[in-house]
Amino acid sequence: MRFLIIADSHGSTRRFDKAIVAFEPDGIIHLGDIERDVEYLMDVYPHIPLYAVVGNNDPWCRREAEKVIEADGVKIFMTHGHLYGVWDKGLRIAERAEELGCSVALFGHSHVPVDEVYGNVHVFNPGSISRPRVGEYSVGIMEIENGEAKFAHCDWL
Ligand SMILES: [Mn+2]
Repeated sequence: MRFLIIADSHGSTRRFDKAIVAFEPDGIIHLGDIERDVEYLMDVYPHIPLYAVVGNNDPWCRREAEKVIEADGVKIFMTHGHLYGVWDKGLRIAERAEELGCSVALFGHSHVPVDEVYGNVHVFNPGSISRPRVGEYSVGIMEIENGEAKFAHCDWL
C-alpha cells in the first residue's frame, strides 16, 4: 500500500494533483494546516481513502488532533505537531507513538522534512507542500509491504 503524505499546504492545493497523478496512492494522509485543503482532497478524490488531523491554523475544525491508523499490520500515529512544540526532529512525537504502540509517527507543522528512527519508532515529517522553510516544496511517500513501512521524500513537485 502506498500513502501520499502531505502537511502544511496552507491553502495551496496546486501541487496536490501532480503528486496524486505521479504516485497513484492507495491512501492520502494530510497532517493539518489547513482544513480547506483536506476538503479539496475529499471533493476531488472521493475514491481515495483520506486520513487527516487538525492543525494549529484550523480553529473551527472538529477533526481530532491525534489519530492512530493501521495498514497491513503497521500502526501509524498521526498528529500535526504543535501540541508537542516540534521545531526539532520529533523525539516527543516518537515517545507518544511508542506509548500508543505505534511503530510509525507522522507529523508536520515545522515545514522541515524529517526521516529519523528512535528506538522502535520511525518518525517522518513530509515537509510543507506549499511553504517550505528549507529546501523545496515536499511531500512524503510511505510504502507498506509485508508489515514494513518504507519512506521517501519527494521534492520535485
Ligand atoms: Mn502548523
